[in-house]
Amino acid sequence: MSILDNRPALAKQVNDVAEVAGYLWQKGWAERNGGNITVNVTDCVDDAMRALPAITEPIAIGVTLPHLKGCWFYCKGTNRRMRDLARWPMQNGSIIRITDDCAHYEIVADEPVMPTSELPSHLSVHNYLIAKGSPYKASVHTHPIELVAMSHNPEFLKKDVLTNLLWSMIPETKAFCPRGLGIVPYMLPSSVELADATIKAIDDDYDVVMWEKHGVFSVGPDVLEAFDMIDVLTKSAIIYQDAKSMGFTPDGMSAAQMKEISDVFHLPK
Ligand code: 2HA
Ligand code: ZN
Repeated sequence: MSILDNRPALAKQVNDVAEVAGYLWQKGWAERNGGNITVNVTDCVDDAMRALPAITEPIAIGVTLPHLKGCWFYCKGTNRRMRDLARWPMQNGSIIRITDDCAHYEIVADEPVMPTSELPSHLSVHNYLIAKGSPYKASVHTHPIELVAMSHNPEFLKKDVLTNLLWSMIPETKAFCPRGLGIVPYMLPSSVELADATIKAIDDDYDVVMWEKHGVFSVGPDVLEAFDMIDVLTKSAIIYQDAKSMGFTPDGMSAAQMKEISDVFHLPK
């Protein structure tokens, strides 16, 4: 028995996470337990689900998140492998609900798999998205090799240097990651400071944020779109790296060529 039985909408959300988890592993972005995914599944909750007892005591989130009252999430489990989640999403992740004080959560199904160590970042971001009236439901954190490598160069950490460089490598990157790549300076993984800095960067109008020397955090309407934006940015990073390893610095598209893309695709920047 699983909470997903006879709940096709919820099962689709969880299966999409499993699909993305498989891609993260295949791409080499998810060593060991690296990365995490959460999806706001509140839209899939029915009365029978709401009546289910919790299978854990309430657990403190570490912050109070008033907009999450009544919300439910699928969360990757802490210390679990993406490659395992890809095959067994309900043994390597769980469905949680936020308690009415908005400061705790309880696990409802299927098993008492403790959520990701980055839960404060993920839930704080979901709280922010709801407050803003955003339709975004998914957040993905992963360790894309080429993007993390680029974050070791201080020049690339200046505002929008990397955004413009990555956009200029191939036209699709600006079209499909139109807000670019925000930058968050190095902070302790899992910390509330990292969560706050991530929200500030998203509020600055980015869907994907680089955590310096660690990884990226992306938000989107669903988990596949959150993944796709990281994927197109990484494609550009690989093109840059390939040109460099062939012994030259790539020209990049011109400012006029990038402006033309913005005009044709009606992009925000
Ligand atoms: O979940 O990637 O940042 C493991 C991590 C923490
Ligand atoms: Zn990480």
